[in-house]
Amino acid sequence: MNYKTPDFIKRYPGNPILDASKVPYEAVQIFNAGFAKYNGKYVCVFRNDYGRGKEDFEWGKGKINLGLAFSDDGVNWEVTDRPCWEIHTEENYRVYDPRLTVIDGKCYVCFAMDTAHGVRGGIAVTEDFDKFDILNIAVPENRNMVLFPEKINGLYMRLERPMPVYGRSAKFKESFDIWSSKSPDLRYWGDSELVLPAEKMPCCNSKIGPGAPPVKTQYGWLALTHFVNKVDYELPAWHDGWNKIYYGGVMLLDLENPNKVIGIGKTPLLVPEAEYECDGFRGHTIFPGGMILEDSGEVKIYYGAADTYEALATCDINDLLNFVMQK
Ligand code: BMA
Repeated sequence: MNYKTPDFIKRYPGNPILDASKVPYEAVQIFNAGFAKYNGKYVCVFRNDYGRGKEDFEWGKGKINLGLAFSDDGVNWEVTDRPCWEIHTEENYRVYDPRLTVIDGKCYVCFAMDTAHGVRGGIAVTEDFDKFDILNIAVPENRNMVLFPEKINGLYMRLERPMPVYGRSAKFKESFDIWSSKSPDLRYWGDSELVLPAEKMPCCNSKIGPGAPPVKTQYGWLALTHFVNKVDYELPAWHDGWNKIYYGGVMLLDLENPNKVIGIGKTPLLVPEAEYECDGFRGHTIFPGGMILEDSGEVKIYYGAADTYEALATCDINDLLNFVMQK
């Protein structure tokens, strides 16, 4: 499993673009953020795990809120003076891993929510990043939702990642797949279909999930994913027993029928190699959550690194399309 990030991917030399030191309130791990261009600025909603750190790490002690940052160039970020969203009730413990999609001037935030009765994926809408109206929360166990930025054949569409515990053989235990659902109004979801089973993801021996919300190109919808390889040795982490390598991957979905995978990266798009990707709360973790295609043809890929930092890599759209369409 000696994979290498392809040469056409350029890590931003100033990585990480966001970490706890840039946040003006209690913060420990800043990662798994969502990104969009909104009202002439770049906006980022990030996950902040706080309440314990590397030295005093203890399960159950940590809390999570979502923070907000703005940027003029998508590279240099200004974090606002307080978190923008936190849910903490007896039933719903926390929201995390936001992904942003702008549709008709509103920003939709897909999120994961840990609850007393399982992990639920949901969609909220905001116009000011102060008030978030929840439109839909799926039954457990489901998360990693991402919304397409427009209706397709008259319906909204999302990718998602259920976590089925029954019906998976021992060989494919914890091999979760990418599914899709459709909706007339972003509130009611159905017509669910399997898009990519984990066993069809090259270089993967465990689960996969949607990464950034899909980006439209003339050849198809470009959709980043994460995928996991379990290894039989322990990786650096703040807790014992961490043995999963998270890679960034990419697939191309048919424009008219996004349930059809028409291209897939044969090797990982992003391999944990840099120090900030290999060393942190969970080392060797890359978790893409945002992708912006600039008019110049530059693609900005944003990803959580080691569950501790937020990082940026860029590439040319043509290189990325060649990579995902190679036979
Ligand atoms: C997944 C989620 C992500 C996290 C990743 C690696 O299951 O919990 O939030 O980044 O594991 O720890």
